[in-house]
Amino acid sequence: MRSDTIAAIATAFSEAGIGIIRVSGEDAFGIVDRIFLGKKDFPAFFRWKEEGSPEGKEFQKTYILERAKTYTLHYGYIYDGEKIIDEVLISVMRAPGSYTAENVAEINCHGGILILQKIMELVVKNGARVAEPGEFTKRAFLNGRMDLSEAEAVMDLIQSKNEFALEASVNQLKGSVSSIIKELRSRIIYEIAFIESALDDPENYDTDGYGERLSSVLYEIDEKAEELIRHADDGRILKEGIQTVIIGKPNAGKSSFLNELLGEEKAIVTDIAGTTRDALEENIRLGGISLHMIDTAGIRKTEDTVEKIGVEKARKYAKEADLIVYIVDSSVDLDESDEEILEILKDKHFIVLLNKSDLDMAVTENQIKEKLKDFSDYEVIRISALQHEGIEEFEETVRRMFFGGKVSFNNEVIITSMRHKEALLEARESFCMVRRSIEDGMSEDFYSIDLMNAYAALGRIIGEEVGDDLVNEIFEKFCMGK
Ligand SMILES: Nc1nc2c(ncn2[C@@H]2O[C@H](COP(=O)(O)OP(=O)(O)OP(=O)(O)O)[C@@H](O)[C@H]2O)c(=O)[nH]1
Ligand SMILES: [Mg+2]
Repeated sequence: MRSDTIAAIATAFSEAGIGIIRVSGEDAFGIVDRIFLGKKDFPAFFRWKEEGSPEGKEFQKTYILERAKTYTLHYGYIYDGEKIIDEVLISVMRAPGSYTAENVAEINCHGGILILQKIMELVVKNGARVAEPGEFTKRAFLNGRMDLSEAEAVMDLIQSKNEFALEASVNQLKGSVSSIIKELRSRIIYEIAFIESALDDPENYDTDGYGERLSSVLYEIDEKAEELIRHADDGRILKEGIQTVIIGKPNAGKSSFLNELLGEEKAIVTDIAGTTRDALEENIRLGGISLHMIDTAGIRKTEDTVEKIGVEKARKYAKEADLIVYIVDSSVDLDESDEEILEILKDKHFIVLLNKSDLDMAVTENQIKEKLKDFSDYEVIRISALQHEGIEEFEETVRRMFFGGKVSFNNEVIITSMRHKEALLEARESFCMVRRSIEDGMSEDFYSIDLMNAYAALGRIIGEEVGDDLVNEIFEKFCMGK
């Protein structure tokens, strides 16, 4: 166990009903005891304060937290010299049964910022160090209370921007990613151990047809890894919001639509074609989903230098988008600018909004669908940004497109971190190499090098290094060396 004791204000820095200071480390109880008066002591303390002791001695008190049982709650006061600071409840959680797996004392005090800071100062004055951000969770990891992916989930949980992201983090925290990764790793290590043992003791291990057997095991493992990667993008969408880019020709009503979603006049709207020149980014929440929305310059051929740059920007954003909202001014005929936009839509998820439904219709739904006959993954909705029509249908459509009608992510395992995704990709590459070695009829020791790589790559997800555990596994499973 680490020897120094850390402390931090664990609750929000705002006026709240209660505030909590968390103290963790070997000396957590000792430190808090020094500034705490328990039930037994405070009548005597108040008498001593009023009357003083006859010999003028310091106030004598009992130190109850040091001896307190784990998972107990203690009522009393925090004091500084003769001064009472606050009335508090202290929870005692002894190592290893605490969040950090160390001794943890939590001071539940009244929520004022000044009180919290004052008590924090006292805790530090009595021997604790101010914790670094995330240090409690880091200790939980270092002390083996959680693995790396679980620790990351705690961070995600705190930063969750919406309820789906929250669900995903809770799932990861519960260890769903870890348990899959662990399972994959244990299957890999089994094969490595088999190969090592067979090389060492060829008489007792039969390697006939082993290549085929290994191939089919790898096939299954690889499929699982692929599935996790497939969900990685969903995970990012959940965390960061759906990258949504609004495109259309000038004057279609793109900025009006953004303003409509925002509920305020953020973007400049005029009847002059080419009003928006630079991209404007806003975060929007639609029924629990975050959209990162970008309004762009209307797409058309132009000789204006500034507008040209704006149009290029619009194309670039569209290329990187998760979702494109293509706004069509349905009161004017389609033209060559719309043709250009169709090119941009290739291979993208998109929603076509036939805007200005309050005006006479020049573009019908069928007309646009005819234009889009080579596309599959899209929806067409009639709206009027001016009259607030069709907005709800847009919301529902976004939900449907991303969540298959209802949120089904909750019970699935989602990899939310790029680090995980990269590790998974690396593991898959190694599987591919092993397969190639098998096909090329290479000897078994070639397989184990790539299997080790895959094992190590997956291990990085849960923060484990190869090393001792590999050696132990080999001995445990196969009693090599006899
Ligand atoms: N009648 C009607 N007018 C609309 C509607 N939506 C937008 N407009 C008008 O169309 C004009 C252009 O709107 P903008 O939102 O600036 O269009 P834009 O697509 O952002 O245009 P650029 O920034 O120039 O590319 C404005 O005069 C809006 O008031 C609608 O649903 N109905
Ligand atoms: Mg605009």
